[in-house]
Amino acid sequence: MSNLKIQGQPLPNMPWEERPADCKNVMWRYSKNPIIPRDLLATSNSIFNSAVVPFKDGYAGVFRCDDTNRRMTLHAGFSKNGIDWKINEETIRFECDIEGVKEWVYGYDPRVCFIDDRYYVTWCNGYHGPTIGVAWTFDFETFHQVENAFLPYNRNGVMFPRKINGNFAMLSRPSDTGHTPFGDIFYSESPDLEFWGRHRHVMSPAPFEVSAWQCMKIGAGSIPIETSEGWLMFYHGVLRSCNGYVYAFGSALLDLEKPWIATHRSGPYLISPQTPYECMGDVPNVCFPCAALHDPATDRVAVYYGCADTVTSLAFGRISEIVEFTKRTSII
Ligand code: BMA
Repeated sequence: MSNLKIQGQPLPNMPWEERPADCKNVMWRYSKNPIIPRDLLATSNSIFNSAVVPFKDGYAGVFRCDDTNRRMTLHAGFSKNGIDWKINEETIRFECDIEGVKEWVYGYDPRVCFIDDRYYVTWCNGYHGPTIGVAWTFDFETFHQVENAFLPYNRNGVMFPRKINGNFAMLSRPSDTGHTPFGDIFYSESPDLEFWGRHRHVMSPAPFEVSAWQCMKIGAGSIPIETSEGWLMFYHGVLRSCNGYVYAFGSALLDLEKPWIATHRSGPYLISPQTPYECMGDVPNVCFPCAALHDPATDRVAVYYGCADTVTSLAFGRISEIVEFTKRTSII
């Protein structure tokens, strides 16, 4: 895969650690995981399922901080190196003048996507049940909220980093009011971030006999990375065990101009709950990716993922190896 072309801005100083000598896996964990403890804020019960992007000479992000009332809130944060984070004590107050939308209920599982000149934030937004909230910011200080993208019930809204067919594009996962025991990934487009349509089906859960870690529901994870082999997407999959849900993540390749066509999809997972911080916490056995940083020249990628609904961790990999793995093990 040496002729693989990877799009994106150079990020030579992104967080990185080489694969440990004894590691035979496609992706490996940062040696000092988790990078964000649950109690980084005086008021936080847990900080997980959060999104980061390059910003100025460092990084910025939107963090899911459940507080000690167990309310799900979003906070902005900043970092010089992508590993040590300073998260604002106060929650993000979205500027919004749309009646019925501006009333904050709850927000969780944010994603952040840079398109053209600004950062777009999508999150699971409380509006008579969960749907996809959308806002944009230039500076991670003032956030402008626009219309919710979809009707309830929906989760895991993940935008593409460039327009497709001249439109904004988003993956999402129609769901229910609770702990959804089903879920397919869909694709939608919008000319203006207000009206969404051209809805297309992307992927269903896999048959249990084929790939059990993703047999109950799936949802898009990080912002897709554009490569000459297609959009590389990290996504979570869920297995229902006798002891509850187990969240792992794998990878898929989507057609560049028709991203609702998944061309390859990993049979094995990339990362599944195996370490103490992934297996123990408020919700045991959860690895939930919401962001990825990458550097095209060095082929590096760092995936930020929530662990056990409690803390945030990092996993590393080489994009060319993940693309090769996705194709070699594809269940499509
Ligand atoms: C999903 C979402 C995630 C969470 C996961 C495991 O439905 O609510 O935020 O990480 O469940 O509890």
